[in-house]
Amino acid sequence: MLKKISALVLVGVTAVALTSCGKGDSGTAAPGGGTTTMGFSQVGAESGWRTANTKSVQDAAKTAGIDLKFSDAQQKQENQIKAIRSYIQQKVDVIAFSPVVESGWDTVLKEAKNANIPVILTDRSVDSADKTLYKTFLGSDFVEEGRKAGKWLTEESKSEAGPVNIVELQGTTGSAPANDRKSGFAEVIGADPKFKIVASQSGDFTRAKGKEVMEAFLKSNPDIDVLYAHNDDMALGAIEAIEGAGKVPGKDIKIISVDAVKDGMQALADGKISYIVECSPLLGPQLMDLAKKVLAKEDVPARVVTEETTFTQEQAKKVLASRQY
Ligand code: GZL
Repeated sequence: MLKKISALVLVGVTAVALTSCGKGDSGTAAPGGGTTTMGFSQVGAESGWRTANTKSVQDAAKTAGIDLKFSDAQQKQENQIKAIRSYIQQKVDVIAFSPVVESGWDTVLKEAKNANIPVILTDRSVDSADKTLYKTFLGSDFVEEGRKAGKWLTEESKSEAGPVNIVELQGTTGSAPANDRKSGFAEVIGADPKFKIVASQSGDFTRAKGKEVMEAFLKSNPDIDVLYAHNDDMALGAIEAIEGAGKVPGKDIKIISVDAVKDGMQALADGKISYIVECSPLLGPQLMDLAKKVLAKEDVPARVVTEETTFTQEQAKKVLASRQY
């Protein structure tokens, strides 16, 4: 009898070992043993930047041996909240997400905290006053990105008396990048009264909406000098509208954009966009590294700022072939 029980126990132990190894041989050990599971709620698939960000997160999870549960919220906050609740139900080891908008997260983040599941913010942040609701925020400084755009325009326009009429295509209403890129840009150009933002509206970070809003801008503003677009996708949609109106993008209307995705850099090299402020989507490896540290109860910085640069038309021509996204 004893032999039979010991044989069963051996089979049982082997089975558990195989299961955990089967999920990823080089799997990152979860607190209780086995492979780490991460629940990731992504904003959507609205732009070239988002596609590259999703790929970076998925590839990095694979490399780190982390079992990634991934959901696409189609740019709806309620879908992200549902996904986070489902990850809590599934008892994942760690939750990471890019909040589509800044507000309305405290309740669900408190539920994660009460379930002892650490949360990492990536790409965009939240406006919660309670900083214990997440372990760290990994992403760009969007205010600085807006300042960089404003500084380039100030330098570019220094010999012009003005007025310099600007239209602005904002990102998704209520999102951190839209709020912060707007404020950083306004902070810099606000120093000189010759700069006039004659129209500013959300294009929701998409090409289609960017084109639609730019068409409306062109109809109601006969002499636009500059377009400031919060991302390349909206800038590319706006280029279609500008050309449709018989004007030359990059010449009749200077275009400043943010992201530096391949299609944006191509338009920059072609002279249709005038300047791009980079916003790197390649956050995957840093995210997985932070997750491992959090699960190992190691200290992590409250804020990890992404490194990124800017591109002129000449610089774009030089680097275009080597761009990763
Ligand atoms: C920025 C990111 C923004 C990109 C857009 O970190 O949240 O969302 O600039 C994307 O292209 O849609």
